[in-house]
Amino acid sequence: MPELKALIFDVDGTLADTERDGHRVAFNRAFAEAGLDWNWSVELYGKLLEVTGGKERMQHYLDKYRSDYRQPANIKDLIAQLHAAKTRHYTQLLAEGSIPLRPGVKRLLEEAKSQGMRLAIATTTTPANVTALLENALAPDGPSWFEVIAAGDIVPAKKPAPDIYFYALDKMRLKPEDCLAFEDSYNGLQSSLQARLKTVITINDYTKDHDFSGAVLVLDHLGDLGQSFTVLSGQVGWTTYVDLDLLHHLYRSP
Ligand code: XBP
Ligand code: MG
Repeated sequence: MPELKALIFDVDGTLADTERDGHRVAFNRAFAEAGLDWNWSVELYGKLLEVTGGKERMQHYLDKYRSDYRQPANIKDLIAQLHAAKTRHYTQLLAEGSIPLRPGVKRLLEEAKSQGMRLAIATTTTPANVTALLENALAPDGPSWFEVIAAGDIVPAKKPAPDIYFYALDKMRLKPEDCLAFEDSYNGLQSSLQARLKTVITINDYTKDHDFSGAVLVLDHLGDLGQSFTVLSGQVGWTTYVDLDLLHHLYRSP
């Protein structure tokens, strides 16, 4: 009988609420440092999240919201420089411990690790950001808990394209039907579904109104001891938090 072999996690919005108080703040610091008058409010950033990837998001901002800004011929270089500065600010924010993991994430990862469940990451964000989050918010050896960390520009087409999941599956030599994916956004879900992965969604403030059709389960968060999740769609029986028992059950359900 087939069995669940691996869990593949998105990072931003899924492992931690990194966008509003992490990435957004880091972008604004990089812009200010470069003497630019670009400033992304909490509300505008919600709209910009439509485009995944920091470099792609900056280009989208200029194209869609800053027709007044004359883009220089070397705009790609400028964006790459700003992005490097943004990564520096972002990893510094994480090193200060300002962004914790979401409820239940550490507990589930610890359980998975102790049971020998294989773990992987499939994310749009820059690899240094993943390492910084895992080291600071999970454990000093957090990155080594994951057999594969598929991240950033390692594939040319970012989410909603499925490529990053294909990359992770290929590295693990697993089929999509051996795994479950964890996502928080419409773009992330399109990516995992196109890779034919059963997907669990935990929403956040930026993604709560997204369309999650096709997800096997939609929750407000993974839940924890003493902090029950709310089920927004899907079946969980009497369980109040996501553990391996529930994941094996979801895996087997049609
Ligand atoms: C994450 C993102 C990322 C981060 C910024 O999407 O969209 O772009 O906002 O990361 P997902 P970089 O959670 O679907 O992977 O600036 O490092 O690109
Ligand atoms: Mg995400």
